[in-house]
Amino acid sequence: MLDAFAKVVAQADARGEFLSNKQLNSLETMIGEGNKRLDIVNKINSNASTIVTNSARALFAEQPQLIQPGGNAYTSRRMAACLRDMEIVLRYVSYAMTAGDSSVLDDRCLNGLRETYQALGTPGTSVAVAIQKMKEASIALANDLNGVPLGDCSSLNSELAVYFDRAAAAVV
Ligand code: PEB
Repeated sequence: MLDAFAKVVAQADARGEFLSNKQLNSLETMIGEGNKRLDIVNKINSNASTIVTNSARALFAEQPQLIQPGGNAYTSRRMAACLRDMEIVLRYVSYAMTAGDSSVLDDRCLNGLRETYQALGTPGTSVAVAIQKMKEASIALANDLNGVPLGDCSSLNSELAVYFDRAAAAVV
C-alpha cells in the first residue's frame, strides 16, 4: 500500500536516483491542495450512507430485475450484501483519495473482485453502474462547497473520478 509520497520514492529508488523536479512539483501541488483533499474525503465519509443508498435506489430503478424474484439483489440477504459491497468500494475510494494513490484500492479491494463476482453469478456490469452512480453523487458533493471558499477543486475532482472509474472497470 502506497501513498503519493511513498510512490515517487519507490519510483526514484528503482532507478537509483534522487526525486526529479517533476516529482517534487507534483508533491508540492499535492501539499498545497491538502486541505481541499481532506475536505473532499470528509464530505464523502460523512455522507457515505446517503451516497450508497441513493446510488443503489437509482441502480434498482434502472435495473428492476435485480430486485425481482431470482434477481441478484432479491432477498434481504442479497440486498444487504449489495449495499455492503457498495460501501466497501466507496470506503476504499475514500482511502485512495486520502493517500493520493490508488494502490490501497487496487490491492485490498479490486484485486480478484471481477473473478469473485463471476464465481458468485453477480453481474459485474450492474456493480459498475452502481459505482458510477456513487461517483456522480460524490463529485456532486465535492462540488457543493457549502459556502466554504475552497476555490477550484477541479483537479481533485478529476482524480476522485479516476478512482471510481478504476473500480468500475475492475468489475466488468
Ligand atoms: C465482495 N461480494 C459478495 C461476496 C464477496 C463480495 C466476497 C461473497 C461473500 C459474501 O456474501 O459476503 N467482499 C466484497 C468486496 C470486498 C469483500 C467488494 C472487498 C474487500 O471482501 N448484487 C446485485 C448488485 C450488486 C450485488 C448488482 C451493487 O444485484 C452484490 C451490488 N455481492 C452482491 C450480492 C452478493 C455479494 C456477495 C447480491 C451475495 C451473492 C449471493 O450470495 O448470492
